[in-house]
Formats: sequence, structure tokens, C-alpha cells
Amino acid sequence: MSKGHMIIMGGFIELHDNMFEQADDLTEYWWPSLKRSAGSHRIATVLREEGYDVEVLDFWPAWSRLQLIQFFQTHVREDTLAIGLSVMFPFGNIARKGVGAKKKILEMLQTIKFLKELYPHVKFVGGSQNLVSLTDWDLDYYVTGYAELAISELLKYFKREFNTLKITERKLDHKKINVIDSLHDYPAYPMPTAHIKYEERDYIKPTEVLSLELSRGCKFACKFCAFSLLGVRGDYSRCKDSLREELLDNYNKWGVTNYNCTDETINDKPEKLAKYAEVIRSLPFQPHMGGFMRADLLVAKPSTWQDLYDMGLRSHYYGLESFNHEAAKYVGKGMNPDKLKSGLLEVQKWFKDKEAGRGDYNVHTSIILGLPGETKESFLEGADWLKNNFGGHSYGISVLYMGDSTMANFLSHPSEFEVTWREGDVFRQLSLEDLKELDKADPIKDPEIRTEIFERNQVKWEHDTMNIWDAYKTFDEMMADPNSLKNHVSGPGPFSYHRFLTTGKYTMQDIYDNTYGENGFEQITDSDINSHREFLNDYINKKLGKE
Ligand code: B12
Ligand code: SF4
Repeated sequence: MSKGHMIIMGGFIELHDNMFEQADDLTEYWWPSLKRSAGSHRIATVLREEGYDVEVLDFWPAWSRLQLIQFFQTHVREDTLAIGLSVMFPFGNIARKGVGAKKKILEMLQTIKFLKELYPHVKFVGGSQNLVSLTDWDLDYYVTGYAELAISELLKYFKREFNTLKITERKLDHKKINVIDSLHDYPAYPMPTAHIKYEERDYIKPTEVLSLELSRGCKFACKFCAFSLLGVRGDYSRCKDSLREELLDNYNKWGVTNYNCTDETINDKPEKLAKYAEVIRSLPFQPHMGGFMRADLLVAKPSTWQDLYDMGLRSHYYGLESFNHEAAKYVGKGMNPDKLKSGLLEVQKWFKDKEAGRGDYNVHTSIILGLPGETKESFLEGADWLKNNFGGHSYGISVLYMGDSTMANFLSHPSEFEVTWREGDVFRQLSLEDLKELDKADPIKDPEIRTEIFERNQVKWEHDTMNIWDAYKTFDEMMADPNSLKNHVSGPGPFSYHRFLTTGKYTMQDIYDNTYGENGFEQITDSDINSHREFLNDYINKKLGKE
């Protein structure tokens, strides 16, 4: 007999790669994601190991309210202690997009309210890295940060068993909410056994791209970064056996070989990579993985390349941020730009070298528009370098974002910029009126960009070399210029390729070998989104016992 029962709902909504693209034919930019909810499955795995019976309901934005009610009516039991909600992202950009997305968000918020009324004896518990993602939801408990230890105390508390639960009351608008702050009160790191164990009732398919945690936290602390665990010291990596078992299990039981690594920085330590490569070389299959990597470390340490390749880490997401030395150095990524550029070309050549038995390489680079020290000219020069030298890949450009005080107040770990900009002498603040004045003479054209600059909860920053309006204006011009980097995305990056692989339309080899275009693969189309929905309906029917 189990110690108690819980159902965790997970899932999120996808936006198209090019969020600002006018995509009238694509169901208004959003659709339910095909990605499993790693947080739900991780919590479920831990609780099962403690003796609870926990079921995950994945892809929940794809479920209709009627389907959800059918599921809960047949699954909620007398010993159901809690219904969990795993929330990865705040609604943010999605809520600002089109009527369809807004309607969907409202429907989801109302569904949770409705379920709460239907099951008043069951506690509703939300979990996310940051409180900001949870505050829209009407829940009984709000758990923030890595929550393996906190959830265990919370369930004991529900069962009136001895526990050490610390609940912090926080004020949200006109009500008080119960917050359990795992990051500070129940630190769940390091976590050498951060494995996920899927079950038959998860109906995993071999074409899926599952999430994998190789380590937790990042040893750096770049000034703009708001990841929860920064500046970690010591060994935060997974233990060999736990990794081997997870990869083997997923291969033997479900035939899965493709993964997204959730690590903040996979290549922070060469010895960690050597350890994982040894495990993976001993497997009876070759996994393929993608994730965040620091390009400067890759360039500085060619000795790590073979280990990465052998691990199957051939899809890289590089947060390059800037090729302006002053700007990059200021935020904590100070490699000389010329060295970085020539090193990146070497990395590219090495990974793509078919004659040497390699050749698999997929890259997404991301840069920030507006770091202190950056000028419009230096930014465009850097973007052009990427376009001309890293063709055939995908790119992301983000205007420097600093959450305003409302936003930063609900982050577990606001960025250094968010915490210190007011006191320091680098940033100044513009008012909304200043922005409108700047916009008058030569307005920003793209309506999506206009919404973002004028409506997003962010500091309207200015520094000696740029201000937020200049940055958005430059972005607007890049949008309109067919020759700019913005319009040269050639394929899906590591965190988007699940959209192409999960329904079996393309293979991992296609991702390495092809780019968008006539002889490559198509960008997401309405028919792809329909096949995503078929995949999701198949899962829902199985969960409802209809197949
Ligand atoms: C992978 C990833 C992505 C991928 C997601 C898709 C994919 N293919 O997986 C991509 C690249 C698309 C992405 C995009 C973005 N991301 Co992102 N991403 C991540 C990342 C690196 C891993 C998430 C993950 O799976 N972690 C592993 C699991 C095990 O951890 P977890 O989900 O946090 O679960 C733990 C806790 O949250 C909690 N928990 C989770 N569920 C539940 C449920 C219950 C009931 C309980 C009690 C607890 C609980 O316990 C779990 C175990 O400890 C995280 C950072 C990180 N290292 O976690 C950021 C992170 C989730 N992303 C973040 C952000 C801000 C974004 C963007 C908005 C960035 C941007 N400016 O565009 C976009 C948003 C996209 C969108 N749809 O709106 C933030 C979210 C902030 C927040 N929640 O407020 C994070 C936390 C990073 C950060 N700290 O800044 N992201
Ligand atoms: S930007 Fe990357 S390297 Fe820098 S602190 Fe954040 S996760 Fe670490």
C-alpha cells in the first residue's frame, strides 16, 4: 500500500522560433508543447522512491476541460493528498500574443479553479523555479526552486506526520499566499542522483526528446543571468551509475536515444565531461544530446571536444552575448573576441569533419543587444560575423532584459543587474514618456516589438553607449532587413528540434545534415502542428483508457 497519492500536471505552450514573425496561418504563434514536463517527472520519481503513488499528467495545455474532468473523476482517490502543477515559464510573451493565446491561458486558469472547487479536500500545489511563474495561479501552496526535499516535507505536513515544513506567507495583490522557498530553506543541490524514471502509464515513444540533468547549477555568475543556482563551488555533477541506469532504462524500455540537457553550463569542468563520456562509451547505443555550453571554454579547451562528441553532445547552444570586448568582459564573458571567433571556427571545423569520422553538429548561438559598452555598430558587426561564418545554424537575439522591481521581487535569484543597477553608476532609467518621445520621430514599426518595449515589466534602461529604445529600434530594423542575421535562421536549435523529431517527420541525422529550404526541411507548418496534436490526442486517449 502506498503512503498516499498525488497527480502532477505538467506542460507548457510553445512559441515559434521567430516570435515576432507574422505567422497568421500558425494558430496565432502558440500550440501545446510536445515536451514532457521534466520537473513533474523528477518530483514523481523522488516521491515514488519514498513510497507514494504519483502519476504525471503530461502536456496538460492540450487537454480539454472535459477530458481533464474525465481523468480526475477516475483517478482522484480517497488517499489523494495533492494535485500538483508544474509551471516552467511565466506566461510573459505568450500572454501578449493574440487573442487565441490569451483565451487559452484564461481557460487553463479557470480549469484549475474549477478543479479546486471539485476537490476541496485535495491540496493544490504549484512548483516552479520562480514564484513569478506561479502567481497567476490560484493554489494552496507555492513551492519555488528545486523541490525534491521540500515536497517530501509538504506531503508529511498534509498527512500530519512529523515534519520540518517552513511556510513563508507572502503578500500578492490583496491576498496572502503560502510559499515554500526550496532554494533557501530546502536546498536540493548537489543532486548526484537527479534521475527521472518513466513508467508504462507515461506512454513514452521512441522518437521523443527527453530531458536529462547532468549537473545542477553554474559555477559562473554573469551579470545578466537570473538562473537560480549561480557561483556554485565543488562537484555538482551526476553520479556515473545513476546516469548509466537512466540512459539504459529509457533505451531498453522505450527506445529513446535523444535528449535535451537541462544544465546551465554543461562544459564547465573537463573532468565531468570525461566521466560522462566514459559512461556513454560503455552503452550499447549512441545517444544524441543538446544543451547550453560556454563557447569560450570550448575554445580554450580543445581536449574536451572528443569527450563531448562521444557523449553525443553534438547540438550546442552558445550564449555568446557579444563580440564587443568591453561589453562581454563587463558581464563576465571576457575572452578576446578575435580569439573567440577563430576558436569558434576551429570548433566548427572539428565537429563537422566527416573524414575524421565526425560530422554531426548543430548550433544555436544567442547574443544580447544592449550590453554596456556595446554600440549599434559593434553589435551589427558581431551579428554579421555570425551570419557569414556560422551559416546553416540558428540564432537568437535578445534585447537586454532587466526585470523591474515587481518582477525581480518574485525571482528566486534575480540577476546581478536586476539587484544592483539602481545603486551603480552604469545604468540610468528612462520613463515611459521618454520612450514615447524617442519613438515619435522615427517609430518602431513591428507591432510585436512595440508591445514588448511599451508593455513588458522591465527596467527602461539607458547607459553610455545605448538605451533600450535604441536597442529595440535596431532589432526592428534587423527584422525588416532580409539580409540581417535575424532573417538567416537555417534550422532548429537544440531546444526546438523536438518539434521536428517527436512525430517522426525527421531524424536526428536530418537535423545535423539539413537546413531549412527546398532540399532541406520545412519550417513548422500548420500540418506539423496538426501532427503534434495527433500525437497529443493519442497520449490523452491512452491516459483516459480509450485505447
Ligand atoms: C530547458 C529550458 C528551456 C527550454 C525549454 C524547452 C525544452 N526543450 O526543454 C527553452 C530553451 C525553450 C527555454 C526557453 C525559455 N526559458 Co528556459 N529553461 C530551461 C532550463 C535550462 C531547464 C528546465 C528543466 O527542464 N529543468 C530540469 C527540471 C528537473 O527542473 P525544473 O523544471 O525546474 O523542476 C524542479 C523545480 O522547478 C520543482 N518543480 C517542478 N515542477 C514541480 C511540480 C511540483 C508539484 C513541485 C512541488 C515542484 C516542482 O522541482 C523540480 C525538481 O527539483 C531552465 C533552467 C534550469 N536549469 O532548470 C530554464 C528556465 C526554466 N527557463 C527560463 C526562462 C526565463 C525561459 C525563457 C522565458 C527565456 C526567454 N527569455 O525567452 C524562455 C521561455 C519559453 C516559453 N515557452 O515561454 C527560466 C524560467 C523562469 C521562471 N520559471 O520564472 C528558467 C528557470 C531559467 C532561469 N532561472 O532563468 N527554456
Ligand atoms: S550566462 Fe551561462 S555561464 Fe553565465 S552564469 Fe548564466 S548559466 Fe552560467
